[in-house]
Amino acid sequence: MLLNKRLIEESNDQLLSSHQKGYHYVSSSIDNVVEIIQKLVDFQVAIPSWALGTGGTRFGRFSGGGEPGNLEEKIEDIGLLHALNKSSGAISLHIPWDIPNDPEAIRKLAAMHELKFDAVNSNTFQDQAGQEHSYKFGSLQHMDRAVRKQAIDHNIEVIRQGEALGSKALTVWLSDGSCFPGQLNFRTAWQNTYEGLQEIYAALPQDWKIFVEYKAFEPNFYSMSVGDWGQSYLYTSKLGSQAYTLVDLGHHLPNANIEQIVSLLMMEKKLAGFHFNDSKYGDDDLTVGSINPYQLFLIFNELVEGMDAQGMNHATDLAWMIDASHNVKDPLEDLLQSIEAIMIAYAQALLVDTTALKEAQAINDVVRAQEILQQAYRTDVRHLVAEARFKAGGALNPLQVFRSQGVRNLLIKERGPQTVATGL
Ligand SMILES: [Mn+2]
Repeated sequence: MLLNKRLIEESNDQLLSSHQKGYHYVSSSIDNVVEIIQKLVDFQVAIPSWALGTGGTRFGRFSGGGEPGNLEEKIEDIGLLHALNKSSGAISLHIPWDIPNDPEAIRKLAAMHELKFDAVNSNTFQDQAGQEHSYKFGSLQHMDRAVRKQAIDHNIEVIRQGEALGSKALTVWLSDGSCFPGQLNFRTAWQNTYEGLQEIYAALPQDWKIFVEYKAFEPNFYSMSVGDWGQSYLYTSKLGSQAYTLVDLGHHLPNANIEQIVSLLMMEKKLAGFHFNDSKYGDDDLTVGSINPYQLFLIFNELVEGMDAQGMNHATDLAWMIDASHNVKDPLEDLLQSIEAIMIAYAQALLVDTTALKEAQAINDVVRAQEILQQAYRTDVRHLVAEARFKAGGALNPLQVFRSQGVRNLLIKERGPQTVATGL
């Protein structure tokens, strides 16, 4: 379904005067507010095609109604989000869950919703119907060359699918590893994986990147063949200049200092970008900013500082994507909340007084350094984010429009109450 633009305008009319009061209050103390608003307008976060349906756990899945049943409907859902917040202007596809049968038609549909195609994702963590070899004991790391070849061929096929859509990057997340001591020779597993990645790398078009995503544990619980940023960095630094390390916020051991990882990967020009989510215990894939918004701010603080130090474009030089999925919320409402949390953290990071912070660091004024960071973090920037959305033609309050217009009920009417989104 397409959201009538008039509905957004009507809602904005109602909220405008109270928004303007709030915006005036916060912007009056910011010198470069015009520049900040423009950066917020430009910043876009890709939505993965698997986040539009209710996710599950290994214990069960409780699907909601009106979920998208095919790629076209998924693009429409992201179009809805983007119409509301003007910050979700890209889609990240998962192959083979979302194979575009008619790439030209899919490109047109996405363009109609003002969406671009972000990184395409391969899948060698589960077996597909009719697949010759099983990935039960891994894919690129596998002891059998035939299994490795099947995984390599699949990744090359995903590159070809992505090329047809105008995508420019392949994300490889491997579930490879071992569940028990002795199951694998670590070096053999590493070498096999590296050789597989080399063959995939060789198939990349010149203007493409490969993102190697790491994860500390699960589904393998003794070792993972790409288990942390060091292992990913080892692969990507050996592969070459088109290879980058992808950070998924939920893929670390508890209490890892993710902002430091980000800073060093950027220093080495090896940070691909982000998979945003939040977690309390492990890879919980909760709504961004729902558990630890301060950590998210600290990460954005390093991102902004690091990107500015290298003259990078915040909006285009790194890949920004949400990677979350859960059981109990309406997936579209959840994504609106996640995008809002990302924009808030980004806006707060833009407020950090970097000159004063450098001065404080130079004289070891630890107290002042903390004050500077927390001054930015404790600023209520919600009106800045809303102003950017408003300027771009979106809703001052996307969630309110989604609810007051009964968007979910309209989707249920259109698609039925018992739909199950393809993918996870
Ligand atoms: Mn991820």
